[in-house]
Amino acid sequence: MTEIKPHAAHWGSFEAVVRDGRVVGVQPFDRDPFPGSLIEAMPDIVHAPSRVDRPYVRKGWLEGRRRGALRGGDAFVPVSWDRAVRLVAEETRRVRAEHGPTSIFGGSYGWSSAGRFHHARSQLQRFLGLGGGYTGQINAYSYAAAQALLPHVLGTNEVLLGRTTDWAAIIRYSKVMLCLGGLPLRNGLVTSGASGAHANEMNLRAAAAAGLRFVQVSPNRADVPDWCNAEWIPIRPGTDTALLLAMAQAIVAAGREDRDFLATRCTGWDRLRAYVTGESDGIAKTPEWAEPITTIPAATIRRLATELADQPAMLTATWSLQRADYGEQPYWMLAALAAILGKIGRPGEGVAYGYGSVGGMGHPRREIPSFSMPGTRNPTGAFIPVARVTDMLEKPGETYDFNGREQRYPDTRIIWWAGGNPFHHHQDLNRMLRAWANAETIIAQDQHWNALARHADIVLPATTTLERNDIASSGRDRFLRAMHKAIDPVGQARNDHDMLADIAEELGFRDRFTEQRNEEAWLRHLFEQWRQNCARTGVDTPDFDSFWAKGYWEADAPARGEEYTQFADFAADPEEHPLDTATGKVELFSPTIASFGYDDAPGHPVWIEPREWLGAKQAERFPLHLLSYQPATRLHGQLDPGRVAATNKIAGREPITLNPDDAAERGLNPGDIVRVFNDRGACLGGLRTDPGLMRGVAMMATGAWFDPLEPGVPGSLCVHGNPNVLTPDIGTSRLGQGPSAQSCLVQVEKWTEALPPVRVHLPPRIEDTAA
Ligand SMILES: Nc1nc2c(c(=O)[nH]1)N[C@H]1C(S)=C(S)[C@@H](COP(=O)(O)OP(=O)(O)OC[C@H]3O[C@@H](n4cnc5c(=O)[nH]c(N)nc54)[C@H](O)[C@@H]3O)O[C@H]1N2
Ligand SMILES: Nc1nc2c(c(=O)[nH]1)N[C@H]1C(S)=C(S)[C@@H](COP(=O)(O)OP(=O)(O)OC[C@H]3O[C@@H](n4cnc5c(=O)[nH]c(N)nc54)[C@H](O)[C@@H]3O)O[C@H]1N2
Ligand SMILES: [Mo]
Repeated sequence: MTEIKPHAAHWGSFEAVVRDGRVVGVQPFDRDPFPGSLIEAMPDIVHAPSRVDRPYVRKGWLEGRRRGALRGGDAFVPVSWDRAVRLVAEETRRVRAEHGPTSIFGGSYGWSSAGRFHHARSQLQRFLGLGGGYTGQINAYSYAAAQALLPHVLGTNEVLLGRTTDWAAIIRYSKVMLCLGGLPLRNGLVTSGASGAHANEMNLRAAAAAGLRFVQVSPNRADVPDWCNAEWIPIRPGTDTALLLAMAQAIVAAGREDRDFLATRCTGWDRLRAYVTGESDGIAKTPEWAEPITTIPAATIRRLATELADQPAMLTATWSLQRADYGEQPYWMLAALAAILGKIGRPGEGVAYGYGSVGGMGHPRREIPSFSMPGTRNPTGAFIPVARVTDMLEKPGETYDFNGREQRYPDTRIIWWAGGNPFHHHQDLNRMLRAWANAETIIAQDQHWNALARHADIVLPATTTLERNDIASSGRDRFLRAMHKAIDPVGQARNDHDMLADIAEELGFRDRFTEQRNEEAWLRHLFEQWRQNCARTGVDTPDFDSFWAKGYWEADAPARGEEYTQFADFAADPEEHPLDTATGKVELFSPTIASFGYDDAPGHPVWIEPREWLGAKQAERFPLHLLSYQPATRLHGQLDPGRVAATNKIAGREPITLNPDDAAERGLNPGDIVRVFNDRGACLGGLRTDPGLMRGVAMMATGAWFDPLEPGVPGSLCVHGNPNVLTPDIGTSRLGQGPSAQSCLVQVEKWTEALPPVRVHLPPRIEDTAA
């Protein structure tokens, strides 16, 4: 018998086709005009050989090899759920008693599921919060530098992740869009919480049809689809701040700055101006100054500056620009340029970040209350900036700077992850692997034997969303989607809520954790709360049963005339509608940031040479700038064992793209297996070439599961192609402490030895001691 079940994931909404208890296919959601191909991997992911079929414990951990033990090489021993729950509860109780709650690291960064009730990280943090507390993580790998910076400058992070000026307004009013990093369609395939209808291609096509001119500044031509007819201006990675400063200089030199906007709606122009003109440091930031840094001809920089001054324009940058050394600077300078041109808050003009970074950014919508699990307080209040995990493990008790505060790293004993994968997301994995040894116990709730599970001590098998009921919702689109359970749990997998409820029972707080609700009661409860919030804002919604039976709910689209321009009220009346900054104005110089005294993030935007870039001394040994970007065929590490990712690989290895001349210079041909390396590590990759990629730049997507040739040996070659064995793990600056993965130099050479097999899609060594 065939059944059809409505469902949703971060990569799209779909219907699962189920036969004899197995997911055998998917059908796109019929309200989605651009469903994309990622949903096709669903059946493979659910039934992959890499699924964790029951709880396991690392053999060495059971034998007492804990703190100091390198993980990754040990066998695993199957245990019953009862035993796993007891072990976890005992360990939690012991560590809390002996070392205090902050020694449990439960930051658990990661995307988890689109389903908002079974959202693994929220469930874990609810459990840890109610149980006495933990050390958390704040901000996101995506845009941590910006999250620290933008509130100082524009008084809000909405310009980064919330409701930005929408495409309807841009199309109606702007003539040109400056796109640093382009507007890659692949990134729009994904929306946290799932979209009902993928909107990026729709919006971009409408903009192209309306004649909006795109100026794409990025190392990679493919970052904007051909049919946008963008002007492509290649730029050396990590040098956008120099370009923007030079555009500002050209505007000032031509007397084109908006003096009224600068005088009435900004502070600190005198300080920034003096830096731009060179009055303050003796170096005028002219286009001629920027040309050798960026490789963009000075004449082009001048022309661009004039064009933006002449016409209504929107300025944007991808999020990746700030995942780099001093990543705060290009973001600050882009906002400053928009202010210098007086564009902020003019209809359809201004600045916003990420139109090309995730699905639904700038998609016209009404404000709808969000559907989510309520947050749970962490009684310790302790946290680290998101990407400082390895530092935390290496330096217990040491102090560090973060956004004006001095903080201290906790003494971590337990690391607990649910719904995220640090062996996917963190930089310099070989360094992390060594630091991992400082933990006594590592607990992983995951569905797959990915590198996180392989480097854990206690592995708790989680269900995929298709094995449970849930509701998906995203602030970036106007659908709420029912996620119907399609099949029974695979093996002994359980959902995160149920496993944590059992552990809470051992620790004496099950009822506080569950509030005596089961899955259905929780979904009805969350829905009812959401419905009341909607009613309060005048949004009409159906009752739970009608919603569930229909499979989705859709809010009305805004009509013409409802175009949204961010900061419009501020621009119209800055006294009545001040920004949330210290001065109520756009801060071109921030006294607050200046007061922190950070030389890596001073009081106004500056050009600081990145630690790694093509202009650095190390470029002699490692002459390629590696950009590890978001994969078109996966969401991060999720979907890696599926067919969509598999068909993109070369002999099972992650592709790495070079300019054909860079390949030829190394005697390499497309399809070759290559070794990509620097002083931090090495991985294999399959070579592609693309004349639309700047010379000196290499691109390799993130997300191939870390698969070391010798598991448990730091520095071992990753045979599969995870670029995070190469990337540096240094905070963007003391202000943001964000990840700086994009500042990475490497070399590439032909791999001439026998090709080692990729083993990470099969379970690790398992020893059944029961036998
Ligand atoms: N070099 C480099 N590194 C990067 C980036 C980069 O640009 N370059 N980008 C960074 C960015 S922006 C991000 S957001 C991060 C992403 O990093 P992550 O969000 O950590 O990556 P995912 O692979 O999505 O990890 C989600 C994990 O949760 C598991 N999971 C999914 N659903 C469930 C569930 O219901 N229950 C449980 N228990 N587990 C579940 C999946 O199996 C998967 O292992 O990566 C960062 N890393
Ligand atoms: N299909 C798919 N989509 C995704 C994700 C995924 O895993 N898969 N992940 C999602 C997540 S979590 C996030 S945070 C977003 C991230 O979204 P982004 O951070 O925007 O994504 P990236 O792909 O890293 O970078 C986009 C482009 O920026 C350009 N670029 C890189 N460095 C520079 C630079 O120094 N200067 C200039 N001018 N350009 C540069 C690169 O050419 C690259 O193609 O993507 C989301 N979308
Ligand atoms: Mo992200």
